[in-house]
Amino acid sequence: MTIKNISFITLLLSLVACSCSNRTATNTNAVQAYEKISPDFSGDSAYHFVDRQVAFGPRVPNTKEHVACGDYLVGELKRFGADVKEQKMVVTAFDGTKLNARNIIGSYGLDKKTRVLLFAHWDTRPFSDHDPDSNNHHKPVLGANDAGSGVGILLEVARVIQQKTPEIGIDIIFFDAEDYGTPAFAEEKPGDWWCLGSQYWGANPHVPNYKAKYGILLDMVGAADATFYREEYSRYYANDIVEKVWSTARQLDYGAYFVSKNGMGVTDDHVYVNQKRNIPSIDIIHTNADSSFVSHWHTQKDDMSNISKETLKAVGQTVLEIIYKEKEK
Ligand code: AHN
Ligand code: ZN
Repeated sequence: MTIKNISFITLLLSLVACSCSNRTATNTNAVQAYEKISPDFSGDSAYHFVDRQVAFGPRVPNTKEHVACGDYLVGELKRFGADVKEQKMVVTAFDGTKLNARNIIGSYGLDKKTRVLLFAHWDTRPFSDHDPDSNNHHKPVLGANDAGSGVGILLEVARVIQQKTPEIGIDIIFFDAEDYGTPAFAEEKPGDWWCLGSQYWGANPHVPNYKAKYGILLDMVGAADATFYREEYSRYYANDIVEKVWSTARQLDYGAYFVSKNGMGVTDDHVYVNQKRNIPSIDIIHTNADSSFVSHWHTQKDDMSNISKETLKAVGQTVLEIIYKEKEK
């Protein structure tokens, strides 16, 4: 064997060794795994916050369970160091009922100019008007997913913010009286009967001329294998935020939840935040490929058995990544 041959074999062997080790951590050809910058979001903790709300029973305005849960939410935001404001109001429902309602606002970094608004509704629906059994149509919804899930995630976000301050200011709003819209069994009178709390806040913000860079609404974000299509009003008013959130979710490997397809439009709290306050806002909401809502929606089945810690984690971690990436001007 000549020297030339030996060095050729050595070269071959080292190439083989190299390509083997390359298959592990340092493959320069593969896309580098995205490294998140946000603190860990706990799906267990968020689940606990959903469970605590559901333990009060349905949270329908003008009931003692609604008052008790509202007090609990105020207490939790205070415990997590937020500056808390309560906005009490009386709003009129589709049937003329006067609802004693309360928006609950928790703020962080009040001195910060750049602010992001995170919101969810905390009331539950007085009617299970989509239940397959019509005997249930006048019974209230327990609302584990609609919308205990969104509130549970935002309480966990508040807990994390207390541990590590993001660069920007954050406002968390729990809107009331979202889900008292005209039931399917009643005649629809002209008017905007959904989202009464956010409509009120839009006309009377908790801070005069309140402004945020953008807003993110969480609605029905807790079911196993949830799918979030790009909701139509979100695309119309805030398409860059839709892109930012969906691409961040993909980087975190949550692309199975955040489907890169357009979905239907939903009249939800973000519509009024867009229209009345000009804050570009999106809705992360579970809809199906055929533009329907999840099967337990507005039925007696919207209970804890539908809540998945993995889904709460996927949504919560995505929201955290978005806010910890944001820079103060
Ligand atoms: C409409 O059905 C028009 N809006 C529903 C918004 C909603 C209700 N989200 C949760 N519950
Ligand atoms: Zn609802």
